[in-house]
Amino acid sequence: MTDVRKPILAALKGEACTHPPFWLMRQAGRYLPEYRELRAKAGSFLDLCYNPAFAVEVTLQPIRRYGMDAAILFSDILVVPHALGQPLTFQEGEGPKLDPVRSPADLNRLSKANFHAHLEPVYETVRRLRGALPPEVTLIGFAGAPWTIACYMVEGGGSKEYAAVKGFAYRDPAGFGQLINLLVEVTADYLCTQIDAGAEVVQLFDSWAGVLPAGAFRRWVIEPTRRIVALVKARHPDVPVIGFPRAAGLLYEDYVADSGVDAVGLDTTVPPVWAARTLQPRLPVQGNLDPIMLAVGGDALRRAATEILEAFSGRPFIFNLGHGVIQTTPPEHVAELSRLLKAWPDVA
Ligand code: 1CP
Repeated sequence: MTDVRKPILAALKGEACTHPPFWLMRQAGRYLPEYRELRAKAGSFLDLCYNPAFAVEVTLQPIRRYGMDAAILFSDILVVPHALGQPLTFQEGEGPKLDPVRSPADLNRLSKANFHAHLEPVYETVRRLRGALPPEVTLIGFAGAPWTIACYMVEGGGSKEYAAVKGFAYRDPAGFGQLINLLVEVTADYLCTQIDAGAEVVQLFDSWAGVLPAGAFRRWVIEPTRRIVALVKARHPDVPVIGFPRAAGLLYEDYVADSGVDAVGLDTTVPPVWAARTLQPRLPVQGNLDPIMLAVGGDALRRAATEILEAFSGRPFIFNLGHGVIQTTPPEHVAELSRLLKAWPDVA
């Protein structure tokens, strides 16, 4: 359990490492042929998430190939509404579909009764991973933040304009607040149970944080996050929480000041030099290579990665993407990036 041997934990505790540790959001997934093979065997995407043997294997696939410093539990943020009883399917090529929650009656149908029993395969995956990972590799658990989960629950899937979820929040803040309160409670409990099972760090994905104006951002992004962090810290004071308020723009500063997260994930659009000056003196940062650069590869990739390394190295920093690996990424480009990061700063 010595932190010295785990570069990600060292960075999250505020140490500057000689070479910045790295992992990549969506490092497991369809860009890897061995993932596609197992995914076909499992049947549906959810069957893969709820099968511990398969979920362990796909979590480990990128670690074996590229030697990331962290493994992220293979699951999905939408298992939480599923565990509350909201019907969920993933349609091939179309993304998630849920029966939308839009009325008090819909809200009343959600139930915590079966929550942990439903998620037991996820906890089992975490326990097995802790035993299977090399000792220097950190295991990251995760959940969606309440705002982003509410987006999927209310819209019934992905969305372009977020009119239904924003409409609900603006028209009936008290009713929407009940949904958010429920999500705060179960998400904190879910993360704590992942930690009990062996997760060493947890990340809160707020992928749709950037669609809200400032007042609503404070109320529905920062405030619920602050409450989850406080609840997790009450049970696990030493476990770092990384927040990823994607596309928060200028509101990154408020998020860092007020949410209580231990580290912040930067999306692709955040200028590294600005973040190094404004955010990094306050807490470790993670990010933020454009995933499309990883798909492009070659000199463009090398230059973009170097710019990020130059901005953030020497202070607490975890190299990552600004969003998830895209499906068309050639696996060899991830190998290139991994070589560059492991050699840094010698090959700059
Ligand atoms: O068919 C397939 O194989 C499904 C593709 C896939 C994968 C590989 C989905 C469907 N989810 C995942 C895994 C996943 N999702 C992980 C695993 C760990 C890893 O990073 O390797 C994680 C952390 C997530 C988190 C997740 N799911 C987020 C937050 C991060 C982000 O990308 O913004 C979100 C928004 C989802 C929802 C989701 N899951 C899958 C889809 C197609 C979507 C919808 C995305 C959208 O609305 O655009």
